Order: sequence, then structure tokens, then C-alpha cells
Amino acid sequence: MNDDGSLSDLESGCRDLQIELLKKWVLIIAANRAPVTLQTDEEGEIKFQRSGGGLVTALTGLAQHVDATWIASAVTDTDRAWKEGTVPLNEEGDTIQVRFVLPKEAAYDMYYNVISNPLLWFLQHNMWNIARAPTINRDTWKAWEEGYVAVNQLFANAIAKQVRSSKRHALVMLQDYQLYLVPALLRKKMRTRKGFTLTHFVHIPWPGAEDWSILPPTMRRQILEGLCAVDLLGFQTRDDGLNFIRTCETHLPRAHVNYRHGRVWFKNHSTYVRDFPISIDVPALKHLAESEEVANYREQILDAVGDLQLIVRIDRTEPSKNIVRGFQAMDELLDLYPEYKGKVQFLAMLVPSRMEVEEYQNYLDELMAAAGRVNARHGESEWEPVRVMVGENYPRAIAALQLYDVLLVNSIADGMNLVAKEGPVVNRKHGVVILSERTGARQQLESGAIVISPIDVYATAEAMHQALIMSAEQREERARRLKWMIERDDISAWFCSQLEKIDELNL
Ligand code: GDG
Repeated sequence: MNDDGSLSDLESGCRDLQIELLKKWVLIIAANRAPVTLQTDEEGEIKFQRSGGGLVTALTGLAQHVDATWIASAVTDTDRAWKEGTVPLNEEGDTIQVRFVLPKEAAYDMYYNVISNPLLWFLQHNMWNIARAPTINRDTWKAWEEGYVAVNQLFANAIAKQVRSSKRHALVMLQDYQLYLVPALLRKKMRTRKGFTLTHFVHIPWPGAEDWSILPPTMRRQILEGLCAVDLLGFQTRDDGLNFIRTCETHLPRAHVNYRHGRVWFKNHSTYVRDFPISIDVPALKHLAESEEVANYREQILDAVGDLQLIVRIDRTEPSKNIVRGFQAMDELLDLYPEYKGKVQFLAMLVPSRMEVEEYQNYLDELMAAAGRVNARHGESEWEPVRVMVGENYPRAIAALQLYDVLLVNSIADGMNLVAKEGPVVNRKHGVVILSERTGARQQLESGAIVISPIDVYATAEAMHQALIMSAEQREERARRLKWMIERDDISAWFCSQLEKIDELNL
């Protein structure tokens, strides 16, 4: 916004393009999760609660100009019973059509809890220790065929139906690693290249070609053939895109690639490969940060922490977030600089994640033990160095982000990491961000953060020390820079740059 509250030229130019394009076309988004959660209340009425996630927000405000449908998996009985309909996005009356695909529970379980997580997620975050795991056996193949392939087919069928039901050209935007097979299945089903433009955005890292070699050739080929049916394939970073091209060159013999132009040709179809770093909804985040609810949590945290310096992390209980090494770094910090005892508090706010998967259950135990170890080694009667809060509470997480002196983001691998973008926008103390070099966020935020190797616990402890003693001027200069960069490229810019690319490439 300009000072007078009007949209800047760039924003309004982009908004015009979005409206112009989307007025002529219909928009179909397909993602594993819906933009809302449905719950049946005591009277038996269905209540909609908007889920987080930037894409929904990017659409809000445009929704009045756009004929948009969101296709997702039904997860609960309420989803299954409801099937499809119009869903409110905000109080201003913007709506979106939501349509569920209805996999059988067993199929969904295999697609989600065996193949998507952990097999693909672990592969793409370099977390398999292949001397021991994964082991692909009959059950995995069954999960592939009857889970992953089957659910992807359901998505392709639902999208095809939606495309056919519209007289206008459709822009189909697929999201993430659960839906890698959909593009090829959809093309097969439609039997024509006309009538729709197909994009896919991969939210998680795309590792090197050699990492993909741990998958059996059939699975790998199906994934790559799937993605090579897309018109515009988006990744979080340039490196992810280059890794994808290299993976096709290595593992898809009939593909032709061009690195300079970011293109892959396969079976008479060309795919453009580009990076679109995802971001956050800055105005919505600021609005929440100003709320009374967040203010109350802020008071609670301040009461508990007093005038201690605060190191904060906010994550899902997810091995790729590297929470255990974060605690080990705190341990190392207190060994190296005992003067911090009683002066610094590490606050970890953790959201339980994927508790159906064994690796995640074990990781929660492991990280609690690691926190306990630091407290047992360094704690004093009035002071516990590490506090862990486990539970889902977004407003409380935002309150913690307002108060950090140091924000620790030390993921082993991370597509982007939105916490690294939320922190500098809401923080009130010119806090310092410690950022893993293996996050997508590094591509944009490197110059305002202290960058570390996530494996190096010693360097992480030294980075914490450097951040804790940094001069007020330096803190302010870095914090301002980060905030400026994040506010400039928020979620609307992410959405818009994809539409601009589609327009520019005439897709
Ligand atoms: C994947 C990729 C990529 C925090 N506490 C709660 C809560 N949060 C919010 C955070 C943040 C979001 O959840 C987590 O986003 P991340 O980007 O950190 O991580 P992933 O969940 O792994 O997301 C990632 C992202 O997709 C987008 O493309 O950046 O690399 O792995 O906004 O503040 N949300 C809720 N309750 C909480 O208690 N609902």
C-alpha cells in the first residue's frame, strides 16, 4: 500500500492481470487438504473453519471476480457426508466452491501415512538412512498401487469432471507431493491438450538426482512422468528447479532438458520449470498480531519469562525441523558460556504432527528427552533453560514471535519455512533470526539473518551467542531489512508471479 492507502502500481498492475485472466478462465485448485475444516456442532449443523495457509488468503479478495473450485480429500465423516458446496471465505461474502474426493479410509491411510509421509517426505528432506530404511516390501507396493496411485486417480477424475463442466478455459493449480501423479492421469483422462492450463507447485525441497535413485524405477518414473505433464512446474527455490531438471535428465531417458531456459520436453509436451518462493499473508498476520487474544498470550509469556532473554522456536514435531539439535545447541551454549545460566530462556512451541506415523511418535519422545537432558544438566531451582509447549495454538505462537530476542530456524531441510518470514514481521524487539542454510527462506533472507549449518550444533550455539550479544543498532538494521524484504514479496506476490508467468509464456 502507498501512504494514502492505495495499491502501489505493481500491486494494482498485478491485481488487474489476475482479474483479467481469472475472469476469462475458471480456477481449479487441487490439494490434499481443503481450505476449510468442517465440523458438525451439537445441533447437527455444519460449521466451517477456515484453515491457515496462504493460498486461500491470496484468493480472498479476488474470489468475487473468480469462478474458483477447490478439490481436496475428505478426511472426516463430516467431509464425506457433505461432499461439495459453497464455503464462505470471510465476512465480506467471498466464497469458494469446495469439492471432496472420497477415498476409502484404507486407501487414504496408505496414500498419506505410507507413501506421502514418510516415504516421499523423508526422501525429499534427506532423512532416510538407507543402510536401514526405507524398506520397500509388498506392503509398500500395495500402498503405492491401492493408496497413492488410486487417490491420485480420484483427484484426476474429479478435476476432469470439473474442467469438462465448464465452458471456459480452466487454470488447474495442483499443490504438492501428495499429487505428483495427477497431471499425467488427468491428461490421459482428458485426451486433449486443449481447454486447460496445468500448473503444479512443490512446497517441499526437490533433492538431487542421486537421492531419487533410492526409489524403485517404476515409482520414480511414474512421479517424473506425472510432473512432466504439467505446463508450469513451480518450486520454492532455483536450486530445487535445477535439481528437478537434473533428475529428469538422469532418470527419464526420453526426456530432453534445457537448463538455461528451464524446460523439460517429454512425450511431445514441454514443461517450464520456475521458482516461486512462497510467502505469508502480511496484512492478515499483522491483524492477528494486534488482536486481544494475542495480547493476552503475550502477557502470559512475559509473566513466565520476566526479563530473561528469549530464544524461540515454533515448529511441528517433525524430524526435518531438527528440534533435537536445537536443544543440543542450547546445551552447548550453556557449557561454552555459563554466564547465560539464569539469564536466557529457550521456548519451544511445538504442534503435534502426523502422530499416526511411527517415526513421528518416536521423534516426539526423542525431543522431549533432549529438552529434559538440558534442564537436568543446567537447570536451577528457579530456572529451567528449556520450556517445551506442545499443542496447537497459533495465536500463542504469534505472541511468542513478538517477543523473541533470537528466533531459531535450524531445519535439516525445508521447502521455505514460513516461521522465518512471520517472525520479523511481528517481532517487537528487533530480534535476530538464526537460519539454516538448508531452508528455502535462505535464498531471500540470507543477508538479514545469521546463517548456520543445521548439523553443526557448535556453530548453532555460537550463533546464539553472537545473536544474544549483538548491538542494538545491528539488531535493528537486520530486523528492518528482513521485515522490508518479507513485506515486499508476500503471498499475493507469489500467486501473482505464477499468473504473470502463465501470461508471459502464453500457456
Ligand atoms: C510446508 C513446508 C513451506 C505454528 N503454530 C501453529 C501454526 N503454526 C504455523 C506457523 C507457520 C506454519 O504453521 C508452518 O509452516 P512452515 O513453513 O514453517 O512449515 P510446514 O508446515 O512444514 O510447511 C515448508 C510450507 O509448506 C509452505 O509452502 O514453507 O517448507 O515444509 O505459518 O506459524 N499453525 C496452526 N496452529 C499452531 O499452533 N494452525
